[in-house]
Amino acid sequence: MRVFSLLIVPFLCMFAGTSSAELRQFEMTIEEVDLEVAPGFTTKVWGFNGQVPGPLLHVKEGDELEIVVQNNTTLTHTVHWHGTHQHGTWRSDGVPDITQLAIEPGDSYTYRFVASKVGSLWYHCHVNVPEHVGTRGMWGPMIVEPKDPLPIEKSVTKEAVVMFSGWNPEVADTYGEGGHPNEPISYFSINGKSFPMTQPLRVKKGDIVRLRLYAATIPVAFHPHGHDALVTHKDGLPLEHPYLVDVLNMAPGERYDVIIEMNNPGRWISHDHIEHHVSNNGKAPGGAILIIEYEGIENDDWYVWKDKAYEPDFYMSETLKKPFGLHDVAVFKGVDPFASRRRRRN
Ligand SMILES: [Cu+2]
Repeated sequence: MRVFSLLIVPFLCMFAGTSSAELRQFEMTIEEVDLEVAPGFTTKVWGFNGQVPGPLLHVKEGDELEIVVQNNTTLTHTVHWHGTHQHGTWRSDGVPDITQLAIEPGDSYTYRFVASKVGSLWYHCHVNVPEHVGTRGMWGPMIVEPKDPLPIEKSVTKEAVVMFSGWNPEVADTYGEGGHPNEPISYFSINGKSFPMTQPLRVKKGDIVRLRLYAATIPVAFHPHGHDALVTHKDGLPLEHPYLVDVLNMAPGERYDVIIEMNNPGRWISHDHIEHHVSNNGKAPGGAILIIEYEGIENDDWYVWKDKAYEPDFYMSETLKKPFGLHDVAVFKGVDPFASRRRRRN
């Protein structure tokens, strides 16, 4: 017995030394909150941890994940981990009546799987997807860092997550409606906000910026002015032959990673080239617009965002620097519609 343990201990130590996989345990809730998307337009959403997009799930290739999802809303939901392969864990694929029963109000479900596929993945509800995902904000980013990143990934100096979605004001006030054919989607947003409530992406000359672009719920034709973008990954998968674009078409659900060399100081619009996606319920400009602001460029008096309060984490650039985990992003939090009533009662 003693001989056995002498032999086994060095073996186990060796194994622990070479494996960086970790068991990571998280809890996530689903909350009913109000989300202000555009000036004068607020919609009811089901927010993961009360926010849209949902919290950033940022882990490493091979990590074992255990995520308890608590449903604090009045309808049923699930979570589908879009892009993960679920080898041997199909009951964690999150499809109601196929892989699990949907999570009832007040109940929870524990998802367990290995983060085997790397890259820009995401998660979303799989109950009545046209409503829950299409108009109620039930989606968030899941980024799995590869054990061996490509040289071009190592050259990146700044990262940003950019998630596109649309909204239907006709169903904004009533849960359980929406998701119908020909639904009038008339607000368009990036990370849950429509211009001018979006934010600039601030860069400096020489930055190598990786944009993780997600066409979460709408088609997108992403067009950055002043720069070409090198498409390096599709749906998290590295491309054998990266290619340059100035317009990138994306179908709903698709993700593209692009890398842009910031070599042209100025103030540049980046927008969805599907024309009506840059309006708010028919009024332009609005919708899916982000502006790249270079350090050192003065704000002119007439600049539309001259006095804008800057949120450096709007594209999760700051959150992505944190250690691996499931991270809330304060700027994405919705408002609990009953909070003031509860305060009055207490
Ligand atoms: Cu749902």
